Formats: sequence, structure tokens, C-alpha cells
Amino acid sequence: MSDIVFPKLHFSGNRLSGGLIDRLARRLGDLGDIFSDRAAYARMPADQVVYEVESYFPVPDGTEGGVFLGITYIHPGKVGQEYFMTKGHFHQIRNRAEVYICMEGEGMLILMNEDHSVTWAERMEPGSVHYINGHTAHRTANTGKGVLSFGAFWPSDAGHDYQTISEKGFSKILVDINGVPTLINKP
Ligand code: S6P
Ligand code: ZN
Repeated sequence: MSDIVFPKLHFSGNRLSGGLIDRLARRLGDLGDIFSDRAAYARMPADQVVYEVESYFPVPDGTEGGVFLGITYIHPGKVGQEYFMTKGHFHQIRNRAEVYICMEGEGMLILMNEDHSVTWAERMEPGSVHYINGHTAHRTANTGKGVLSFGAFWPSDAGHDYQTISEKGFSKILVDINGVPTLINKP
């Protein structure tokens, strides 16, 4: 299999091209269970795009030994005081790690341990590199006024467990308190 030639991709600063790129958009209507302020959520348009992801999957999902990559673009905004953010997940194979590299904007990488007892956050700014250890749930929030974009690189057999986060969430949420992104216990 080592003789397969993979295309060289190109990242323009706001778009990935050159290969078979998978594109998805997550709208408020797709994210009903992640935001805490239900009344604020109900007042917002369901078709508003919260984030977009461009991914490159050079090998079939589940292949051991490959690497996937994705660029995530989170738009600025809040639901109530909670910043626009990704759904968040554990990897299906829990010990699979991941690396994020922030390219544009301001944000926070929110992390939670496997038994949900500890949630913490790392600040993202252009050039910041984040190693996400296995067994750690991860989600990102845009705390700035422009788009937050970052690259992600993860093993092709990692898989995604969204169900656990959908049912239990993270133990803390990231909210704007007087202009300062602050982690607080989930109401
Ligand atoms: C994949 C990696 C990212 C996220 C993306 C969207 O392992 O962590 O590419 O998929 O940031 O987040 P989510 O939680 O909706 O997949
Ligand atoms: Zn991941």
C-alpha cells in the first residue's frame, strides 16, 4: 500500500483544497442540547451557522495507522452568555490523542477528564499548539469578535463519541462575565 500517491493539499488561509475535502456546517438547530440558556437558544434562528469543518480523510474511517486532518471555523457569537462552540466529543477509542493548531482568532479549548470530574480550558490564539491527550473530551469555543480557525490532526481509527457529551455535557461551561471568558459550573 505504500506506493499510493496522496494529493498535496493547499490551505489558503480560509479554505482547504486540492483533494477530496469533506465539508460540513453545524447550525444552531443542530446543536440543541449543548447550550445551557434554553430561553436564549429558543429566540435565535435555527439556521444560523455556528461552525464549519473542512476535513481530509485519506484512508477509510477506522483504519489503524492513518491520520486525518480537519480545519474548523467557528463564527463569533453567543447563546445568552455562552460562547459559540463545537459539540465536543471523546474519541471512540478512548486512548487516541489529537493535536490542534490555532490559526486565526481567539478562543478556548475546553477539556474534560474521562470520569467528568475535572473540566479545564486552554487559551487559543494564532500559533498556539495544543496536545489533547487520550481519554480527554474536547470542545472549542470562539471568545473573539472574528472567526476562530484551527487545524486538527487525529488518528484515523479514533472515531467519535458524541453520545456521552450529548447526554451529560461537560461539567463546566464557558461564559462571558463582564467581557472575560470564565469557566463556571454547569447551572
Ligand atoms: C476531530 C477534531 C475536530 C472536530 C471539530 C468539530 O477529532 O476534534 O476536527 O471534529 O472541531 O467539533 P465536533 O465536536 O463537532 O466534532
Ligand atoms: Zn477529536
